[in-house]
Amino acid sequence: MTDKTPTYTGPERVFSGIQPTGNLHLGNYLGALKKFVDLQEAGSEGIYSVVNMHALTMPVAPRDLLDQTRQIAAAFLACGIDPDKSVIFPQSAVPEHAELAWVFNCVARMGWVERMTQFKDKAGKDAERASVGLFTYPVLMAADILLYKATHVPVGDDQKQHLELARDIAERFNRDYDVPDFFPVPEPLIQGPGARIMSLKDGTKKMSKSDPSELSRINLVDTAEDISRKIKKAKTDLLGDMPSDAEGLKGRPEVENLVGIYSALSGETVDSVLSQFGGQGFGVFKPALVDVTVAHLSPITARYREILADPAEIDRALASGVDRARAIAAPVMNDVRRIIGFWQA
Ligand code: AQP
Repeated sequence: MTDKTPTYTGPERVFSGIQPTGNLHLGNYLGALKKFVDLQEAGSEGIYSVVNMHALTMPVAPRDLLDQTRQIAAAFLACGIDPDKSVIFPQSAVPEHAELAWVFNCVARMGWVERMTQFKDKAGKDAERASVGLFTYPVLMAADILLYKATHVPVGDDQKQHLELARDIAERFNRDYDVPDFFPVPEPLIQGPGARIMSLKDGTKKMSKSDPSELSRINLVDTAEDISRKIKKAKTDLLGDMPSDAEGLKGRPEVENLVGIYSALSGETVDSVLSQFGGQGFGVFKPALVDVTVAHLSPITARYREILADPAEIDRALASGVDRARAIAAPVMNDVRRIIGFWQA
């Protein structure tokens, strides 16, 4: 929205969130959780939220919301987020998220938010009956990120447009209030083989919690048998054996997706996977993919079950995260109140 070069010079900080809206799947893991852990191991300061306020945008029973909040926190821990190194907390426990979102509702323009395709996808044909929260969800997401002055945001490819809106809001706030270096313009961290994991039943649709077909996704809680069954039933095509190079994946979205999953989980490049399996049938490739997937996910699933059995431990990690998140958020929100002219005692 502006050609002014951002002048923010504060520390680098990573923020991302996951909604407590159901079982996490391989797409959430490769597109988000695995990146959080890799960034943590690389020494980044990370703030990871269970964004339960976002979950309210669609109908959810209170008991489910609470249980699923603990489940996502357990998944953070099981995947390797260390609460001593990174901050994990439930969004609703830091009220500054809602306050900053209101300010940003008044900074963002209707035209910007109306362009968001995820609202159209999620509201479907009956947009009149969708919650107002579902419409302004990307504005709350901008507040989530900027409340911590986060500079980097690891997300899957489906969040690219929302990140662009957060960048526009940061720039507009800085310009309108003449505070050019107040909010950083956050960089999306989307690249990598797990950025867009597709449905196992349709290589043109993203893997999603809300897909009615269980066979479309691999959940983090799936057993080895579930994983084997789902991969063996995964759609391929009738265009022959596995191609030997990336060129041969063109027009074969289901095969490209399975190869992408193998590559993301094994750490091998797509070229290396194809040089190994090129010319072979899916009867050879699929069992190998089952092995790689089970080997990678089964320790996470086992840890996840252990952690879930100890809700007090989960709550301790969340409570300590809330204190640390508020310690960052409160001064930023104080500055925002001062900048925009809100009365303060
Ligand atoms: N298929 C995917 N491939 C790569 N990354 C993905 N993410 C989601 N699906 C894929 C990333 O996971 C993070 C958390 O997502 P979320 O729970 O906040 O919301 P979502 O994107 O709405 O997840 P779902 O599974 O697709 O839920 P529904 O079905 O409700 O829409 C984000 O970083 C997201 O990019």
